[in-house]
Amino acid sequence: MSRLVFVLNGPNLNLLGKRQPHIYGHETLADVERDCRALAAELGLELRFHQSNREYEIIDWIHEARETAGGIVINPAAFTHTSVAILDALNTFDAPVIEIHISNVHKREEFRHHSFVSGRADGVIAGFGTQGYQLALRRVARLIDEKAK
Ligand code: CA2
Repeated sequence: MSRLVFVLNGPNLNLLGKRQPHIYGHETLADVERDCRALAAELGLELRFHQSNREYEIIDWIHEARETAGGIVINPAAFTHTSVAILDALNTFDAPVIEIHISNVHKREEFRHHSFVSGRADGVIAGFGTQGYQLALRRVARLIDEKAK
């Protein structure tokens, strides 16, 4: 099982730490990437970390992951609530998928309560702030380790 993990981030997450800190905190996406890389090194994972505002780019990265990766951590952002295309792409990926949301989507507007991606995810993390990425990476590493046994 590959120890390469894709961490994928959806639209507007490039603004993390720059707007709405009361919802998403003060850390930037570059801070999140730095912390993910440090933890990945500890866990013996190789990381591809991406963000896009374009749905097709996220789908292309999932296709790339199909060929190479042992797991995906994904914060699809607003595409969570709209994208059957991302769900379809994830359904072609045969290894662990963890969905992560920085905010607790269930405490927010009704339209954020439904996720297309949760229908495929092996686990969902919401409301732990940017720490959720670390929890998701640890879970993917555990699932990869268990599959290797
Ligand atoms: O809580 C999350 O991680 C979300 O996936 C974030 C999405 C939102 O649409 C989901 O319902 C929940 C929004 C990402 C936008 O990120 C921003 C960050 C800072 C400032 C403005 C937007």
